[in-house]
Amino acid sequence: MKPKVLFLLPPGWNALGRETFHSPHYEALFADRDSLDPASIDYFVGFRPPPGFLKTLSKLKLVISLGAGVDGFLSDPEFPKEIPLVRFTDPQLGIEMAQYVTMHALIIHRHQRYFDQAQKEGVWRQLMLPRATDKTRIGILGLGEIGGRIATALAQYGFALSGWSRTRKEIAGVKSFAGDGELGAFLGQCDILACVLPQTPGTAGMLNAGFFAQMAKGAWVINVARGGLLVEEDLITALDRDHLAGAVLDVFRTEPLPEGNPLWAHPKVTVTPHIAGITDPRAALAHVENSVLAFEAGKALDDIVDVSRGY
Ligand code: NDP
Ligand code: OXD
Repeated sequence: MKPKVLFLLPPGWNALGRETFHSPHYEALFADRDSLDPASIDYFVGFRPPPGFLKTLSKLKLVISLGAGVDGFLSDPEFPKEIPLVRFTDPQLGIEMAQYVTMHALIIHRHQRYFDQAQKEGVWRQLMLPRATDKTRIGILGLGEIGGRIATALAQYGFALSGWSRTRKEIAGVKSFAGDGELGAFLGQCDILACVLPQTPGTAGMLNAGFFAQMAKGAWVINVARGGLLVEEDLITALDRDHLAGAVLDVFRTEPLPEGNPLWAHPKVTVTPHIAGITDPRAALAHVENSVLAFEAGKALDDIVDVSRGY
């Protein structure tokens, strides 16, 4: 008998037909379309299941995340920690994230907002642009799978690069800072900070007033990690006091970003709707098939999450 795989797709994927996840290797069931016997499910696939849902699947063998970040699972106080959790990794996802950060870093570095404003005013207004090597120091918070790709992408423009992670890294052209003891030194030397840390108990809320105070005056923040890392009120204060020059935010404490949230209209904030890197459904299918086949064959899986660490 084929193993049963239950899909609970994120809202943005609702238009995808069943055939998207069809495989000869398992029977695919959909939480919002099929009637289910929770005790018959072998594998679960999703992104942010409702808290308490997974513990109802009594026969579950493996949880398969459609995202690289797994905070949507581990924030469930009833997440069944004895069941392995495998996350999604894909070079293409890292490339998209690197594109996003590079695009915004270049917009900031090349003062593109200044020229957009000049065009609005119909004024030919030139400005001497800084050289990447002279002026703009970019720091990457989190030098894992995606942070490493962001560093590689930015390196080709000659920026002075640094990164911060739990353990020290050796990446050509990137100054490595490691651990809480080196965070302050790292922050003080960034003109643009790109955050790509996972959300864990150790990182939640860390982009707060104390953190911004350690950043250089006039610096920018790009957050493509998770909204839960950022204390939105503290960011707004740092922007309004002109300590920070601006922020580019792709992720938010509450998603979709609620109507009326001050970030929507803040003149120093760019908002995008969690699109920096989007899991490709074809890559997701391959991830699900490979995970199920490996697990059924008793093979070790790549990208198993260390649940005690939170990523
Ligand atoms: P990885 O697990 O590969 O890398 C995580 C990095 O963060 C590692 O370098 C790790 O350090 C570091 N880190 C974790 N905790 C700490 C800590 N307490 N102190 C210092 N460093 C820490 O993750 P990915 O690069 O694949 O993904 C990162 C995040 O990006 C995801 O968790 C997700 O939230 C987000 N994401 C957002 C997307 C979007 O569209 N906006 C798309 C995809 C991902 P070390 O290496 O030393 O362990
Ligand atoms: C992810 C995401 O974690 O899309 O992959 O946010």
